[in-house]
Amino acid sequence: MGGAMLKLYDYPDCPFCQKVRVVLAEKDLEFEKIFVDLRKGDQKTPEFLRLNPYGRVPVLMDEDEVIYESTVIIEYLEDEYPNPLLLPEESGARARVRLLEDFCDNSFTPPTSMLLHELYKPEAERDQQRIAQSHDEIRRCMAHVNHHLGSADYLGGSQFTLADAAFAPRATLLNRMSVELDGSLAAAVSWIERMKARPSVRQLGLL
Ligand SMILES: N[C@@H](CCC(=O)N[C@@H](CS)C(=O)NCC(=O)O)C(=O)O
Repeated sequence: MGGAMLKLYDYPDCPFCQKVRVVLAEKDLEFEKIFVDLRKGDQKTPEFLRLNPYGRVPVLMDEDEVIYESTVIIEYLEDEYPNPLLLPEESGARARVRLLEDFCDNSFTPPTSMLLHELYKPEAERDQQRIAQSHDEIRRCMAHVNHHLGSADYLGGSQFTLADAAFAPRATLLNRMSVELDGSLAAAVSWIERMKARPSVRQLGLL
């Protein structure tokens, strides 16, 4: 795939932008990254709101197509650039992968963001109750993932999927966030190690 026909409006630390970057890398797609400075409010300028009325990153531009919402973006990439496919073939399996991606975005990513927010503060200012609460929620999410994985390598079976791409940015940071996963979550622990080894995850530059 050539050139810079794909443009990603991006913020480095955003887990939803990272999810899209993992999918772009899995599909070996070149793209131009356009930095949107969220701290300066660049996402609420009239120009940006014309791209995404929600005023959020990521936004993908593919020639004349403008797509926002990370879940919709990666579905678009799956449709338009199917090599390799990151969804299973069978409808029920596809639905399960999509449910896990949704679970990641709505149940797993928020407590990891809350935890990171606390950990960026000087130690004396951290809210220990919020830290404990996010640890609990993250562990509960990992128990759900562990159950789904069973003996599979990835969330859709033997192949890496869109749901794995959604989890990868934050699941691979759990150690660094001092979230310990005990022996009862062995499938999730091995899955995290498998994801850490993938070039698409390593290129995020988080590990
Ligand atoms: N549901 C959206 C969430 C995107 C999102 O929350 N982006 C955050 C950064 S991680 C953002 O742009 N925040 C800026 C704002 O809300 O003003 C998606 O999946 O793309």
